[in-house]
Amino acid sequence: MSRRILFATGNEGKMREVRMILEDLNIPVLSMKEAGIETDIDENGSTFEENALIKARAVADCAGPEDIVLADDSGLEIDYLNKEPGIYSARYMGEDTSYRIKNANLIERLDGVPKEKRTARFVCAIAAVLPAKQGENEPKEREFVVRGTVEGYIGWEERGENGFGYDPIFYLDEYGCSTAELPSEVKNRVSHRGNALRLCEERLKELL
Ligand code: ITT
Repeated sequence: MSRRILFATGNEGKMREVRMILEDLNIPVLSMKEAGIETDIDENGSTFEENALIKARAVADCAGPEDIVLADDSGLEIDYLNKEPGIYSARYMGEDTSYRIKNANLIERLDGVPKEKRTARFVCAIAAVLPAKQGENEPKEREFVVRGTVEGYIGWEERGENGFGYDPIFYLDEYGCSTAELPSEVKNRVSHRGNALRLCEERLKELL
């Protein structure tokens, strides 16, 4: 079987961005669903990096011997809220609560807070589990984790329809708009996920 990348996520928004960013690697990128992998992953780590590795290892256990497995653990850190929701970004107010409600709640919690105290960042850790190189005596999977971030602030209202999750409330000074108002190519150029995946690509090129 030829080489392919399995991306360990159930989040369609992430998957759309990942496909665009990794396009130039010229390796097919499959979601877990497309690879026919269904596994319940307990993200019980205490950092983005730990959780990304937990997801990548869990899927690598179900993957083929030549598959490269990548996983993304990401979230929003709001400085005024002691970096909440952080690693709990997906679980904040409950996994099934709509982002309209989550975003409205975060804006509400920053009521009266001036712009200079509304600083926030998106963080993305990408973990990779690679197959052992052919010819190595002791076949051992190889792993690494990289991190990308993007700095911004929380706005006073939700704006924009692009992206997903917390994008409508996360604003960039440079563009004066939320990341949900940016075309996807622009978001990918500046985003935490774009930055982490470009680092990941560099490492993959060295290792493969
Ligand atoms: P998988 O674990 O299946 O990948 P998930 O959505 O549960 O999907 P995470 O545990 O990494 O993923 O949670 C990340 C959450 O952080 C995600 O659900 C969004 O709410 C938020 N988030 C991450 N990146 C984002 C982005 O680019 N734009 C908006 N919100 C983002």
